[in-house]
Amino acid sequence: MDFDINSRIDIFLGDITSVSCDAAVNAANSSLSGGGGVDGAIHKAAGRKLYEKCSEIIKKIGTLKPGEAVITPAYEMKTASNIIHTVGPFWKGGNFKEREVLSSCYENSLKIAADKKFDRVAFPAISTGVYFYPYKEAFDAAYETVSRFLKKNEFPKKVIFVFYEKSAFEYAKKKTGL
Ligand code: AR6
Repeated sequence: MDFDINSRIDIFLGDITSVSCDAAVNAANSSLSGGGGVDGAIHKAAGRKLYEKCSEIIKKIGTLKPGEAVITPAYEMKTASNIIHTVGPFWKGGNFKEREVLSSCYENSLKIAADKKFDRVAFPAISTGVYFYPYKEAFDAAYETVSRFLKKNEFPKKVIFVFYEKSAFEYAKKKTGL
């Protein structure tokens, strides 16, 4: 356990749209067209302008590939100033680079946050909903990637892992000792 890094990590059980942060990360899809789960909650909180911004981005880049990340303002969302959209891997059993792609989601989102010198970034459990990534393996990859990044970078100052399901939250609590 790394106490130093853990002082820059929080875990939270609840809705990501209620967490105060400079950027909330969205588990989006490749067309940034909105959807259910965390994506639906974020779009609902941010309002129409977020859809418009997302389609403007897609017109430019075509598609956001799994593992990539882009930033937008958070518009009407009261708790966050920005949204970092990333596309997680769809779980196909573990032999299709799922871990590598999931790590890229965290790493590329953190690179944007570090570049912008954000203090607080909130992550949902990317891919663990309708993309079927098992929550324990997903957190193992997320925690390792975030810890490695924080060791090397001053920003973001704090990463908040947000869980919607108690089982995943309990697992993270046990694994981190937080
Ligand atoms: N706050 C925090 N976590 C949440 C919330 C919330 N409001 N709502 C759900 N979760 P998912 P994915 C948790 O399905 O698997 C969308 O339709 C949820 O319990 O949102 O990456 C996109 O458009 C789960 O643990 O994302 C994509 O098409 C985690 O967030 C697709 O789903 C991720 O579940 C992405 O699938």
